[in-house]
Amino acid sequence: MSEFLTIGEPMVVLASQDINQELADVSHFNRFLAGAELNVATGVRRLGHSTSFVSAIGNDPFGQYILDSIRLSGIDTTHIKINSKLWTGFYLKQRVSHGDPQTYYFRKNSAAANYDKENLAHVDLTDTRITHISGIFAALSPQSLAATKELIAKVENENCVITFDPNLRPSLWQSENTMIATTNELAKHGTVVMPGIHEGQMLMGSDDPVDIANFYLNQSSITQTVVVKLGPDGAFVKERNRPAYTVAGFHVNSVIDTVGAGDGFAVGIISALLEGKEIKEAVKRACAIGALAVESRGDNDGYPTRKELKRFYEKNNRQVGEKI
Ligand code: KDG
Repeated sequence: MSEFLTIGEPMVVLASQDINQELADVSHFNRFLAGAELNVATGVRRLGHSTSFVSAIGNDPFGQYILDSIRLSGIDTTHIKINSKLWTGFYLKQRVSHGDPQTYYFRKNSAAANYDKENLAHVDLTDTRITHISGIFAALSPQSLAATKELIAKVENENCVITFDPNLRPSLWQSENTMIATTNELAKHGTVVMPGIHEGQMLMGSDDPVDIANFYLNQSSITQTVVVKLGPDGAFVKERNRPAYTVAGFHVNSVIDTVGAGDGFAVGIISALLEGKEIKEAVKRACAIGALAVESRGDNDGYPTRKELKRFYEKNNRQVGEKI
């Protein structure tokens, strides 16, 4: 099996071609690959790491496009089930001149939302060093939550690190209370937990990075590192029993689309940890990939290859000469 594995809902995004149009008025869309956990898998694979993606798709054109694209990228598709009775999820995304775009999901009762945890019995985690869990898959349905918990239990039997991104999507949860309780419960299994400041506000009532980090470190002895995403300002890092510090964000010339930046951030952390880098280095890479992500239209199209990452560092006069 692969050194990195994640479970999630693969999606197609239809992104508006015209700028600042209401979704209801858009006639022309471009199609891209999407889905938070698939974004992470795509980015980690693009940096050269063996990657497995666990999920389900429908037997439909969007599912076929997803499967073809994932195969082409070199991600292991052994554990992607094809369910001919259900659809592949997709969503619409606005193109905006500033801020976050409006989005609209078509994913209820999708093939991925009905992923059966029994399928995980065939997933071999022996060689897997990092498993990424995001709050989105857990939010989809009772089945996807059960599968998330089953995967966590399997991982905890192996010598494997869990990276956890709350990825709050209130519209997917039954209620705000369920979202908060379930997300914080899942976070207890994360070795590295990566909330944003606004997520901190929703999940534990403060947008102060120090309070957010302390909350996640105090609620579970499994959690060793909390990285609080500060958007363009970079990230606040607290490792257990070590002094906290902030890693500055990189300058972005023009923000084209913010969707996928958080997943790009996770790609930076995960790929660097797989290469044995220190957390500080991993967070720098996370900030770099987050910055690259917002400069392109698709959700994961801006994530770099190794060469592109090197060029980005050189251009930005940071980590020049660093062996990446
Ligand atoms: O983080 C990027 C995701 O928002 C996008 O790819 C679609 O998975 C998605 C979601 O649930 O929003």
